[in-house]
Amino acid sequence: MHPQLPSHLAQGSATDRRLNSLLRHIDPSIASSSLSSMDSQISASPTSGFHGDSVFAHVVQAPEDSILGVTVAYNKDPSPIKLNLGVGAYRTEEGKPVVLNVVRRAEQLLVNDRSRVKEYLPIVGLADFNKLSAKLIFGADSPAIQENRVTTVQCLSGTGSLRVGAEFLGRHYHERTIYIPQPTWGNHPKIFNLGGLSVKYYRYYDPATWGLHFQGLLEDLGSAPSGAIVLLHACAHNPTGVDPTLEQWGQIRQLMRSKGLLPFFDSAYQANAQSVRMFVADGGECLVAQSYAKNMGLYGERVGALSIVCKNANVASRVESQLKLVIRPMFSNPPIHGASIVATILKDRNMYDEWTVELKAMADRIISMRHKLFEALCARGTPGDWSHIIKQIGMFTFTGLNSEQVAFMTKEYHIYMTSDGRISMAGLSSKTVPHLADAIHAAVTRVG
Ligand code: KET
Repeated sequence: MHPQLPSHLAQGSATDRRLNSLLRHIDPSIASSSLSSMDSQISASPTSGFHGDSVFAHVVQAPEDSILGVTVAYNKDPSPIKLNLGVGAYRTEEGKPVVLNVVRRAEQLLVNDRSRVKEYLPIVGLADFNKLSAKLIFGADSPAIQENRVTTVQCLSGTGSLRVGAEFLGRHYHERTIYIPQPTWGNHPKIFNLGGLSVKYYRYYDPATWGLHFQGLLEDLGSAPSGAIVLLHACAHNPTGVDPTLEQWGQIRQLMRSKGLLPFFDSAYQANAQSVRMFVADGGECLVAQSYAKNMGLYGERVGALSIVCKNANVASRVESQLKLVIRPMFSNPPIHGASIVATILKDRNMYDEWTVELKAMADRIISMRHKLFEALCARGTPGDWSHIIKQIGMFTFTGLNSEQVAFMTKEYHIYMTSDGRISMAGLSSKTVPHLADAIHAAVTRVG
């Protein structure tokens, strides 16, 4: 018997067994010395795992996510010079994550308001947040909003909004094919497959020109079956940083409307994209997934919205009733805190203005990083034309580096980025630009 074990524990009632197992957690030696009596009372069930293999023994190790896995690898690296340019998350000049001042201010107001409670939100989320999100993306004077033909539901950031939209389309839309750009954000095909859609690609980027493959895009959408869904990045295409011009957007809109293709906008970066408004202005229908992760720095709060613009209010209200049936078994209803922050900021003129100033400062810092990196590569005489670094827009530069060059930069310089050569400019600072430029120079000159 275990010296510290009270004698009554040897008796074997259900309570004793629970206590025994608790003690075993505290002092594992108990398991071998004193629990033989207990072991004899509990026969191994097929799922106990005590004897023989785990019932999950056949489960194979899954690969890390191509973007979030970069952070996992970065975290394991003990090097003091390591640099994470993988995930699209904004950092300061000191390399630190930021919470916007206006967000802190809104949170303070929320905390101080004792009338606020933690009750469940409705299935569609916070009403104010939904209204304000629609106003933000479509414009306050949007006829679609005024005619009540937009339904907006709060979802779990951009990803959750895309997922709910995908599932709604899989259940209720007649055409199950969605065309997504080649290349695109790595999660897109998985999200749409899970929603029951089949994924096809349309040409988007031309590596030869570092630009839009506009002809290929028009051809591929032109030969898509009528009614097919088309995923469009509202602004700041990820990973290429290449967007159509306004004139090209106009042509894309015309082609899509003439063929009855259904636009599904992913607006992960821009607060109020002109591309979206152009499609809504023609009176046609579309879906928009909005995220507040990047533009309000609310990454981990998981705040986003799915809007579906319909032909009339009647359809919109039926669509909303079906969105509720998608959401309820998926996550029941969305979280309250992040959406309350957004609603607090968007409905107050002052806070709204403060947000846009802070947002502009983040965008300006990213642009200045583009110029610094471009100049650093020019100064080193790194072979190649690097002007795409300053031409691309958004958080990322699609460098054109291949996966061997990326692996080299990670191994030799402890710089972490996705294997497609995308770097997050938002993770760069004046201090780290020279290190990155050295690494790119070495990769280009030493790895083919
Ligand atoms: N769409 C696009 C195009 C996108 O790049 C992201 C995130 C999302 C949607 C989803 O963001 P959410 O946090 O669910 O609102 N992209 C960055 C982070 C990630 O991969 O999760 C990235 O590309 O680094």
